[in-house]
Amino acid sequence: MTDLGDAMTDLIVCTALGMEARAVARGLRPELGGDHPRIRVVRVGMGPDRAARAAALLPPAAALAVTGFGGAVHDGLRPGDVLVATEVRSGDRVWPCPSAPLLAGELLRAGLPARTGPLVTSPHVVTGRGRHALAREGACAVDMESAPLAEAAGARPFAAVRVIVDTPDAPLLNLATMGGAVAARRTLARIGPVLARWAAAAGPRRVLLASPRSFCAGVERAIEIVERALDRFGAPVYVRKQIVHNIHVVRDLERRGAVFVDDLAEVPEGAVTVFSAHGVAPAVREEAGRRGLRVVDATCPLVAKVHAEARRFAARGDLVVLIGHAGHEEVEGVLGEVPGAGVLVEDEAGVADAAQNVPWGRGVAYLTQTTLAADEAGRVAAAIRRRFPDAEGPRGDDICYATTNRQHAVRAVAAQADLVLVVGSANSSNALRLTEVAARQAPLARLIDDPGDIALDWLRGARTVGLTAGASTPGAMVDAVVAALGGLGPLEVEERRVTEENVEFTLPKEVRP
Ligand code: 0CG
Ligand code: SF4
Repeated sequence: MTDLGDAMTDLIVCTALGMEARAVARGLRPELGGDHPRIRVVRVGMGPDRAARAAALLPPAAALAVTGFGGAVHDGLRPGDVLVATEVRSGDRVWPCPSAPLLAGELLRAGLPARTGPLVTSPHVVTGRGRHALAREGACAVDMESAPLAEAAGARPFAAVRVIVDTPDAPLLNLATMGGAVAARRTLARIGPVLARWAAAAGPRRVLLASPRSFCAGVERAIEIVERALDRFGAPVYVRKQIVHNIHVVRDLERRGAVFVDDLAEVPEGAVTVFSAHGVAPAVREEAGRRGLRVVDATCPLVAKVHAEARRFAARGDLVVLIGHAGHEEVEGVLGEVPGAGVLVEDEAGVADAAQNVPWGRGVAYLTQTTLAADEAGRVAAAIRRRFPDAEGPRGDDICYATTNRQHAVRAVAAQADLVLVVGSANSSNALRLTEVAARQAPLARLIDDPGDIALDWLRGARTVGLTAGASTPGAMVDAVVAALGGLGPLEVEERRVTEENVEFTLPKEVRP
């Protein structure tokens, strides 16, 4: 055991073996040593009894971690993989490790093959059949020390990270001579600094939950359409493009039998095909008709409204200026309504370019994508009105209620936050805009798909975290972020609601009950 002294430590990293302790310490060299080391590596000895005895003697520390080698209980894990425990089990007891997704994400970014799952602590070496039995109970790996250390951690942040050195098919014969020992020790050395960042991110924290956040009525309807189409017509149901721009929604529907395609050409003749919430150009509908596809249209009614306005303006001969972002499906759909009569403007500078192509005397009307940042879109619309004083805008606001409300709500929390986390996918326009709006007020704002995307350095010193989610993000992803942050220390969660939402849309007749 290294010299422990009396000073309060940020992190104690426990290992069973001296060789594991030396490997971890090698990776942590800059952080160790001195009179008051912030991090200590402690060898607790092999087996739960020795670990429990050593745990009782550990000096005070803010966070506790255990690492070293471990055995996989199923072949989904291979030697060299790194298992971050989501919970530690021993007998009937379970110690949750809620910060596991944060740690696993950080390990992945450090280039290590990290996975998450339950870890079992056993009082004896578990081989063949015993491991299969643990696998049947949902465990991923087995060790002999984590449970007593999890118990010793109490309410403090706790992590258990195991480098897999053997599997049920390839049991370990001799740790000292095994082929992968050198690689496994190198991996332990790389785990050390990640644990140091995890401990530096720990501490009490306040989460300000922006409300409204997550699913809007258009997204709920679109997802329900795919689910009902699967129930009614059976799998596969084809979906043109992502039904909504969220990777978790897409993966979940894929598991249930939805097949996402980029192009209708990939859909077999006559198959059930859903159009995404972002809408399609008339040319896409025509192609579907020619191919005999059975279409269910999940276009959000608020996007359909913009299509209708574009047609109305074009029918009277106006040039339709659409404020929006190039390449977005909604923009392609709306401009597809007005071939030869539409132009896209992305920012104020784009207005002058667009103006060059307007023949004298031609009427100009403008519309916006539904998911823009209200302040930016307002500036571009003002530039259009300056250049074309007679330009007519949309009847109501094209930026939809859900986009507007989520931006108001994130502003309300960003003003008081050290960090704002926006949960959503990188191709989600409304989630990107939320991040930009937050970044104009908070010192740091980041878009994340799930807790695994949170870089631990962002959390260092971030005592107040604003949290919101785009209109296509499942609420469960926000819950997952809150749960993960809760693994770093006491969490106070406050909801800041700026308005209520009660919008509902009816389903298309093809899937109506
Ligand atoms: O915000 P965009 O338009 O990219 O779409 P997303 O699917 O993220 O959410 C709302 C819808 C449709
Ligand atoms: Fe409809 Fe707005 Fe939701 Fe898009 S963000 S699906 S326009 S309600």
